[in-house]
Amino acid sequence: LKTMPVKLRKNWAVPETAVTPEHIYMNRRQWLQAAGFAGAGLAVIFAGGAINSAHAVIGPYPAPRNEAYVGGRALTPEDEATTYTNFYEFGSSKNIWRRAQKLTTSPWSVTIDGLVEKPQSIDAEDLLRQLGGLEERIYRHRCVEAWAMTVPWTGVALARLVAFARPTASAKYLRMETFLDPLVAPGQKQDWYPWPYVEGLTLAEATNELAFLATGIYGKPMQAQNGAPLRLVVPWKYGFKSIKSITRFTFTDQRPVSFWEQLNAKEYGFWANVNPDVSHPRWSQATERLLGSGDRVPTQIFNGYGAEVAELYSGMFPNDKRALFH
Ligand SMILES: Nc1nc2c(c(=O)[nH]1)N[C@H]1C(S)=C(S)[C@@H](COP(=O)(O)O)O[C@H]1N2
Ligand SMILES: [Mo]
Repeated sequence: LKTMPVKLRKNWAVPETAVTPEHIYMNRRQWLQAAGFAGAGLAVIFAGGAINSAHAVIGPYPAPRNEAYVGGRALTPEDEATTYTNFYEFGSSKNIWRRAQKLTTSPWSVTIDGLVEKPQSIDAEDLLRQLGGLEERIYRHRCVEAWAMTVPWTGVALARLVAFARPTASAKYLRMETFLDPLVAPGQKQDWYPWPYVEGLTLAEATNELAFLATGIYGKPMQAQNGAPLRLVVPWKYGFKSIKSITRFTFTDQRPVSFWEQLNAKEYGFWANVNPDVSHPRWSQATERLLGSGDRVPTQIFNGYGAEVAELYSGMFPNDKRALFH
């Protein structure tokens, strides 16, 4: 997303999130005891075998495909989707996949905080065990820059994480944050960007059946450049909403201000639902270029997912429907 480097007010530099609570890692035995498991029968519960090694990925891969989500287009070639990526933490070119290998994705501490019954930090693998079995879904992805892909993601419905977090009745939004480590991610040394990357959804969006927490791609564990170990996938919204390498889920009653919205609110808003009829201020959104074939195809409202999500927005912005697509 090319945007003018705007010098921001300095107050973003010391967000309330600057201090990460120290996370004490339980070893596996301690975790099993804490979780109340006896040891026998684990193989059945965690049908992935990952229980045997300290830093294994939770599987199995490939996960069973959920046939409700089949993409509707030819799959993008795997090497395209894993080498043409947007991950500004590693630079603003599409060609950062090699640099991203520096990211250590296990162990990976995830903090769940804000308006929840019990704030906690938990390792991503332990979290995934608690969220239940993985599934595969093929989704179309539409970047605001007008390229698109069709990709098989592995993961769990984001609604499961929301249920696990037990938000209080006053929570209205889910704010998500990417890691902050300029030594690993050289893009984060560029101080005109409001690091860390932040995104947000309403809780109604976060618990919609389509919202997905992805752990893998093309039947394999996620690669760093695609947002390992945990990234959001919200296919009815422009791609920048699908935040990568998440370290924090905060439940809040305040609408989160996203990374791109802080940089340029006129071009990248909170809702960012795909709509071919609402142009970006600097280009048309009427069509998209498919990664791989290079074909140009028409863009669809809600990226073709209106049946699943249009209801979320019924009655909103009666005087300015375009607001939903900004
Ligand atoms: N943390 C983080 N998440 C991010 C981005 C980013 O730069 N940093 N880029 C976004 C954009 S613009 C897009 S289009 C998608 C790209 O996902 P992909 O590279 O796996 O195709 O990731 C989104 N999530
Ligand atoms: Mo994007």
